[in-house]
Amino acid sequence: MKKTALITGATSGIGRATAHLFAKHGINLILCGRRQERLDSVQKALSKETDVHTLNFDVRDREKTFEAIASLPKAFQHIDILINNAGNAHGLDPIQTGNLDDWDAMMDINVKGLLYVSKAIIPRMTERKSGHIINIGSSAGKEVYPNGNVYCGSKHAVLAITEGMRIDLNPFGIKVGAINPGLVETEFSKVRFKGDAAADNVYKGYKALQAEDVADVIYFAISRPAHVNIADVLMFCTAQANSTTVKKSL
Ligand code: NDP
Ligand code: 8X3
Repeated sequence: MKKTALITGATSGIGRATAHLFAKHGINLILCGRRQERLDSVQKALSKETDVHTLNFDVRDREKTFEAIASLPKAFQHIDILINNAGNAHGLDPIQTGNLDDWDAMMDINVKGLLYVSKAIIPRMTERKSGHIINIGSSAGKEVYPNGNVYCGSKHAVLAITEGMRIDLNPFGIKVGAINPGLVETEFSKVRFKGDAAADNVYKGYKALQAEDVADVIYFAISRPAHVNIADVLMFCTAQANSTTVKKSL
């Protein structure tokens, strides 16, 4: 039987690349995001390969998140795979001058949004005693870098929550894991720097991970045999050794 995956943040970057790869493998898709025109275009592209449903909601909005997931048509209600991917960094400032709206955005989207989506989906997984949850963390969830303070905090929280989920959902046979990439060339830096020119330099002078590289690892994790759970992956591009060491040719 075909599996169904719900992917948050499917309108761009890692989420969109994952949707494309899953579609190629015949996985039915529930694509989530806030930009309707992007949801429509990904749906249009992938509907030739698999069944696709879209949900437009902001993961910060608890009520809308639960409403959207409750609105799923019958054919999409059995969610086998949840990819908690929606998230971003907002700003890169020292703690003493950090922007409160940026802090709210990162904690509300990366941490609380992930929790709301999970809470809306997990009860059906525990009822069925099956399911697979992949949380997209970050190397920033394993290592704090200068000015990364709150973003790193949000991703450390994602890792702690992932470990907690794995323990609590263990009796139900539900797989839980985290994929933690370093620098990936997506719209991430455009969002972090709010369209500022600083975003243009982030991926210059070396070959960063591409969204498709991360999608490959996500697909690897969800395609293991039933007895294998990929619990935690840290992945970098070859040029990156850790959060502060990147070999650039500039
Ligand atoms: P993108 O900016 O390309 O994609 C982010 C996605 O998240 C978009 O689809 C966006 O959709 C969605 N999103 C953002 N805010 C909200 C919200 N409030 N409600 C619902 N959806 C939202 O970035 P990436 O693909 O790089 O990021 C995906 C994940 O990977 C994030 O969790 C990020 O922290 C993580 N990551 C990224 C790395 C990188 O270097 N790029 C490295 C390590 C981890 P829309 O705007 O349509 O709502
Ligand atoms: C994104 C990678 O290094 O910008 O999580 O934090 S980094």
